[in-house]
Amino acid sequence: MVRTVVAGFVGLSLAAALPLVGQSDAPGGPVPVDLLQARRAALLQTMPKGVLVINASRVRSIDGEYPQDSDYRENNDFFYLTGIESPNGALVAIQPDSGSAGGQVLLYLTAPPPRRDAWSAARTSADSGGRALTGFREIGVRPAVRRAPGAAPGSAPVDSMVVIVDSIAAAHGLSRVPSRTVMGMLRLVKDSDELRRLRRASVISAEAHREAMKQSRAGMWEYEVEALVEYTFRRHGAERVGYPSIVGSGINSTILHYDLSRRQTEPGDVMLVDAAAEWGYFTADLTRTYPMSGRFTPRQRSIYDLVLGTQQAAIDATKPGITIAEIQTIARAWMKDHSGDLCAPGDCTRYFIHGLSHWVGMDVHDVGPYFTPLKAGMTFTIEPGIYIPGEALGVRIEDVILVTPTGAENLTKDAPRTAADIEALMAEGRRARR
Ligand SMILES: [Mn+2]
Repeated sequence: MVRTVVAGFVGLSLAAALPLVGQSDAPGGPVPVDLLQARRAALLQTMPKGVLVINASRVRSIDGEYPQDSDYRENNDFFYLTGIESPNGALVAIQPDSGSAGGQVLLYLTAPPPRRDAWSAARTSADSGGRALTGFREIGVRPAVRRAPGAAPGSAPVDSMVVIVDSIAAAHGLSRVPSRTVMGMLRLVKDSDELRRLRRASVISAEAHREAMKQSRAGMWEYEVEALVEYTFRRHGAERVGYPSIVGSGINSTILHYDLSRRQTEPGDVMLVDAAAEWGYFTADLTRTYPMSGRFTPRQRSIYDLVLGTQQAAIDATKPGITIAEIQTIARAWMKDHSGDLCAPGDCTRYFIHGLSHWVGMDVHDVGPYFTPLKAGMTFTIEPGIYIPGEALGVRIEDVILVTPTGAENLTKDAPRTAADIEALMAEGRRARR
């Protein structure tokens, strides 16, 4: 990394080794520094001429924002480039000309608390081992928010990072450039540490679905099933759910983002569980549909097998070079051709009311352009569904798919997919309870 002193940059010089906090003690462990440096080098190569800023998250107010449903979670782009959790940090990339070797990336973190903080867990600050975790040789101190000199009482405080970034941009004769497109390109192909995390999130998520299948029986409430799933996530070190769990039985299986989990299940219901763990800042995205009684009815089974066949056709079509749009066309054609009279009059694609796929990674709907042909290392979901409200019958099957050099790998395959495998696992659970 190029080191140039720029306006407003104050590097902390540290003599003693300080304890590492942040991701070093998280279940996912730290991101290897060589990968962080490679990501920042790719940022400088990819970004246009200008100054690009990635702000860390901030700590929310328990009085004003009701944050009880979510603990502190770092901004994905900030974590991707630094590997740390550090409220109010900021990363500033300076590129004097697109593609030039003269670019540099600076990191600003808040000053460490002057004394031991009895109220809050430690986060990485400018002196707490941040250099070792991030690979930055120097870390600037982000000044506290303050009022502009001579500002009227009650006027809005000045964001110190805005002042710093403005002075950097002025000193280099550059303007601010947006980060979204650049970061979407960078995060599209996953590196080895990203795949390690996504694989673990996928394994934990699949295990949670297995647990739910084994323990489900008609009469349980949706929230009981949700609790089984989320307990299994946390038990295996997942920090949180990757997205609000969808646990919908009966008619609720036909509501795509049903999130209430308030209904008591009945014999004959299908249960649609769309839930996945976030582990080390990566989330899986996994949906299974199963019969609460342990056996699909013939009608449920027919619809299930049509959705499963559609999904398999899409997985089989996945390989480098194809686009997600092309895979979706193949999947919808497969469903249309194999509908028979299941949805007569007409075929079943009119009940397939959402898209087939999205990128998945740090965000459940991960960033990145959708027109791009697939490359090895990209990760996305394949999730066909059929929803027939008149029959209280919704079926969705969703897996996390990794594009490999020759095709596809299903990262969530440990959760049973075929009707026979699901019924066998549910029967195993019933035997174990006896
Ligand atoms: Mn999804």
